Amino acid sequence: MRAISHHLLVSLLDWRISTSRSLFSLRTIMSQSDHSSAFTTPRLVLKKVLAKSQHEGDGAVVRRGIGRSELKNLDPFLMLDHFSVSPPAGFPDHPHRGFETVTYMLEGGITHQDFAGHKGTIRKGDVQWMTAGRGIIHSEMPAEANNNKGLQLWINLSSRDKMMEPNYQELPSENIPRAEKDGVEVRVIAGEAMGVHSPVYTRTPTMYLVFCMMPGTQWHQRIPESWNAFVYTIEGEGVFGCPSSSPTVAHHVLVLSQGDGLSVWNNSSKPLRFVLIGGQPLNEPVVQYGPFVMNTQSEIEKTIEDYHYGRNGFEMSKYWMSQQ
Ligand code: FJE
Ligand code: FE
Repeated sequence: MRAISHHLLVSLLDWRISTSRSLFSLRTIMSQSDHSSAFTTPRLVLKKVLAKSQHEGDGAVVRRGIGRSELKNLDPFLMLDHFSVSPPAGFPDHPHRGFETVTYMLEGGITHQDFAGHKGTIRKGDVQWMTAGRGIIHSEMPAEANNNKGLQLWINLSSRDKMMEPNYQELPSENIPRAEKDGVEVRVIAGEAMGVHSPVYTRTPTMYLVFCMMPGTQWHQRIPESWNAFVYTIEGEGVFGCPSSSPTVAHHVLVLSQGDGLSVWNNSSKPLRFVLIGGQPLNEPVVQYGPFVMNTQSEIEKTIEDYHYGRNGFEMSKYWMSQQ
């Protein structure tokens, strides 16, 4: 027995030394048991940033991950806020143009109302995928007395989609595909994982996965090679990229290097919860003025005028106010 395993080890090592693409082959073999997660170039952590709390909206508290000064350029992502809001705080009537907002609730609820008559409340586990396109004016207010918490991601739209008609994709928790394997659970908000696919249509190709890993588990997730990708840790402690990297605790953004997959280990004694978000870069100029994101300064000036005079998508602004 010992002789055989020793022989196997030696031949594997020989092979590793003698083959130029040895790591490629070894990795392929290591992950053959789960074909869907096989990859060749692991992504590593390029940058690790703590998302400190700050005030936003009207008395709300957010941990801004993407969008803070150290994390401005993660094309196509503009912002990731981990928000916590209790009445009377909230995000009262405000406009958007030129991008999408994706709100995923972790606890409590958010009630949204917009100038086209849409109204609804999303609660724990639910997602609202809003494509602002040429214009939305809405309010986003807490639904419960305490602990209304979630993540809001802003995804840029390409120049050809910026002025599209606004659109909503609402996903109650029970319609978000979920899969579990060896103590690792994934909710697929966008894209694919463990063989399950999200029904969300992403104009800017995007993956948005929510993982919960039990103590002592590992996971190897494929990510399209040319995409930008990052992790945001919600709870617990995990090792990301390679087994020797130092553990990351909650509330950090990890920007990933190029590669075709990410490995994660939970060596701690508590569950690890994080999101893995990736998207195809648009490679277009970005000019942002608060909630307006366009390609040029003159488009921003035009947008401010459109909003002010109620034109080109903001017609209803003159007649609408959210109800308390
Ligand atoms: C906004 C300030 C804001 N993060 N997270 C300026 F607060 C907002 C805004 C939000 C927001 C809303 C929710 Cl529900 C969750 C958020 C910022 O609404 F859009 C601008 N321009
Ligand atoms: Fe908003």
